[in-house]
Amino acid sequence: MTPEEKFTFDLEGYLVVKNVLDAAAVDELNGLADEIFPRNYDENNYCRAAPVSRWGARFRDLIDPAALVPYMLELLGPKFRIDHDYCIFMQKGAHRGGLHGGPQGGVYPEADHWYRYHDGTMRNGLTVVTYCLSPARRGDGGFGCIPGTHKSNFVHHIPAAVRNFSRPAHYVCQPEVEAGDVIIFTEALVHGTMPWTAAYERRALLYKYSPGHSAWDQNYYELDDYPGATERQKRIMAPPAVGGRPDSVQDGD
Ligand SMILES: O=C(O)CCC(=O)C(=O)O
Repeated sequence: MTPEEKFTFDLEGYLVVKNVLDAAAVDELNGLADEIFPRNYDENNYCRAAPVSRWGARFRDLIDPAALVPYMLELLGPKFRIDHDYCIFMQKGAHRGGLHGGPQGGVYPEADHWYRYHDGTMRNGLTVVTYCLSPARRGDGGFGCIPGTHKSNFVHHIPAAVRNFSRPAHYVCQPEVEAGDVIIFTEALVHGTMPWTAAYERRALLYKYSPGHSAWDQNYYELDDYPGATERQKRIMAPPAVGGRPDSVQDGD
């Protein structure tokens, strides 16, 4: 991470990393998704499926692309692990849930949502890497957040009408992205899915990571489901552990 990226993540709790996937990769992933994913939209024009990492090698390789591993190491430490993954597809008019997350889990005090900085080291609990397979331009909706709330002492004071998007508030932000961009955010940030207003479909793939010692999801990855996984991917998919857990990235990877 560059010094400016560290500054921004510490300040706001999220980053947009531009052009992680080029146009050819976006087209390929979208084409594969068209073949693999039946897209059974619910009554809210929303659909979601898990895990997308099992949609074949191209989706498995989104676990640890070279461009993003440095962010995982910086934000989650040398033993980072993938916790769970899924996709979100939305059509015009879609809405789902409200703003959630926040330090100490926000509305779920037992959750693993935290952000720490100590003596040069940033660390996070559950942290999300969202691959945008479609753009989200100003006002389109999709990922939204309240920048800086990963350090807020007052998340319980956010009005319900702001949380459910029925009242706009100047402090709620919808980052603009192009297809191929990646949003990285800590779940300690108050965030959610804003109603989707664009005529085109929203397509997002969410890969969620934890530090090596912790898990959010109750299910762990089964390596048998990932034929062809690299040794590094196998280490990243290992269940949580403290003692003896190998570093996720090793010389020669
Ligand atoms: O990208 C989005 O729609 C937000 C996803 C979300 O709320 C989450 O990861 O908890």
